[in-house]
Amino acid sequence: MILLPLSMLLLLTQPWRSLGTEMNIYSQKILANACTLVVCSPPEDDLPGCDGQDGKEGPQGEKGDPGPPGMPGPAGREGPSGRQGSMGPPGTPGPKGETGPKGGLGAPGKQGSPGPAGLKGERGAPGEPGAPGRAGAAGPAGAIGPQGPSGARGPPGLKGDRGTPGERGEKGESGLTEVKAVRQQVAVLEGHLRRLQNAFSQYKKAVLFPSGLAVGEKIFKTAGVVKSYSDAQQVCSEAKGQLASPRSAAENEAVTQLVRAQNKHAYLSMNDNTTEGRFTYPTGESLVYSNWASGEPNNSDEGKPENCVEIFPEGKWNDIPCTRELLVICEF
Ligand code: GN1
Ligand code: CA
Ligand code: CA
Repeated sequence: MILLPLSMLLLLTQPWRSLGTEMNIYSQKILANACTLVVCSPPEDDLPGCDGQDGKEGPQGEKGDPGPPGMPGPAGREGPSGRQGSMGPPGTPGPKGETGPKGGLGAPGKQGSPGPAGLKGERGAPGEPGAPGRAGAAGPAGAIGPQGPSGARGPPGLKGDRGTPGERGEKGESGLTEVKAVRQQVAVLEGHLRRLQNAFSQYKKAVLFPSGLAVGEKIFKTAGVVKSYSDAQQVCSEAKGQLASPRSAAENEAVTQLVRAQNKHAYLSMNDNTTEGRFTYPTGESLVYSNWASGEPNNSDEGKPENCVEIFPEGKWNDIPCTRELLVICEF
């Protein structure tokens, strides 16, 4: 039915003269609706022919190109849950946890093996004396004397049995245990000693600051006052010390430092009151060390004797009259 209008349109637009006498099928076109257009040749008497019959169905065309992908359909319903997967590999270890609280007291350990045998105990107290021996048998009767006062005394009885042995003494303590206990006591005492030494060292520094100095076991300290020799001696003895008596270069240096700090000459303890020219310590002992200035001791202060000793800020010594008022430095 559709072919008819199309054939007509073609007949009207194409004059037959230009087409020749016989026209076979010259156009066969596959239309979109797969119909075939057939045009017949015009009749020889110029009358219109009748339409031909529909041709046979052509061979099947080539397979068309795949159409564009369709729109995605709506999401399907959620399927049932799958089966549980197999266990994955172990994860990497986590960071180390914090230290846990201290554990409770452990169960008491097993009893140790018995210690070595203790030392032999001390000898026990002697046993009680044995029971007295039985009386000896009576001696034979003496011959009747004419007027004897009595019969002769019989011989002594047999010696009594030996007494039973005394009780065994208590077992002595194990020597090893005793040694261990003593060691522990020594360790405790050493701890006390260290603490005392530290405390003492600290205390000494505080007490000596700023007018004292320690040299070995000797301590020099100035009272910061000036006195005559006898008054200076008294100051030191009241403090349970004595005037400075340097017996070595080190001790002399310590005294010198105090003199320098106070910027005053100071008395030393020695004098030559007993024998002119022979200086001694308060004990009467002769000097074991001296540091006299050049030309000293000269025993001369404008003609008056000099029996006491001063020390300069340079550490040198000079003999002077004991009436001079000088810095008091005591030693302890
Ligand atoms: C002093 O004052 P003068 O010079 O006599 C000193 C002496 C010294 C002397 C040394 C009180 O005596 O001890 O030996 O210088 N006197 C006093 O030149 O310091
Ligand atoms: Ca003198
Ligand atoms: Ca002098």
